Amino acid sequence: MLTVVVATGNPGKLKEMQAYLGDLDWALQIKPDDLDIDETGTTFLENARLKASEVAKALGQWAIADDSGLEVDALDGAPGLYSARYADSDQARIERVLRELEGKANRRAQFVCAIALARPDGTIALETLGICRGEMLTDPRGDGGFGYDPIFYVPDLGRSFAELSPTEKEAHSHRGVAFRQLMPALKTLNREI
Ligand code: ITT
Repeated sequence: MLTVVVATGNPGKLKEMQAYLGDLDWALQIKPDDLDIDETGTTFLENARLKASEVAKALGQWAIADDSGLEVDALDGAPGLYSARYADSDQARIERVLRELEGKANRRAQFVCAIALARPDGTIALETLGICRGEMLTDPRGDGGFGYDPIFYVPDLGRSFAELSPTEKEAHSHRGVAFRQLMPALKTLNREI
């Protein structure tokens, strides 16, 4: 059985990643709290590679990392790579985005999720990028999920991400898309190792 470290310190992501990886016969470990990687990349994929690779090397284990964020069209793609650092709490981050969007007619936005899997020597075995388009609400709705979920609206479903069940979020979200893209290769890798 392959031991893989889930290289995130974000409990919302961790829960989703554990659920999406549940089909694989892997022993999942959680990254130690004190192992923090500087996100110095200039793209989501670069940061995902960096986190997976550094955690893998530090622990001598396979590691899987997610770098993700919200890109709002009318804010030229902000908060983007800085989604986690946009303010001090989920609520403050939501308030900042809503404030910056005041008076803007274009509410279109997307969530982006890069996933990278690193071998114990830090080399990247697999990577992918998932995107989910949607719209920014003017007020938060729902109490599920995490992060910006209460203000991200999916027109096809008529609900915000925070109003979806975990299974519905998996079916539509950037992270769900990324993991579905990766799954065939993960299963192949599983057989080869
Ligand atoms: P790790 O680097 O430890 O994984 P992080 O929270 O710092 O945790 P990122 O740098 O990738 O992770 O930042 C992603 C941020 O984007 C995250 O903190 C949320 O604010 C937001 N985000 C990503 N996916 C999201 C989702 O599914 N729903 C809501 N917000 C999301």
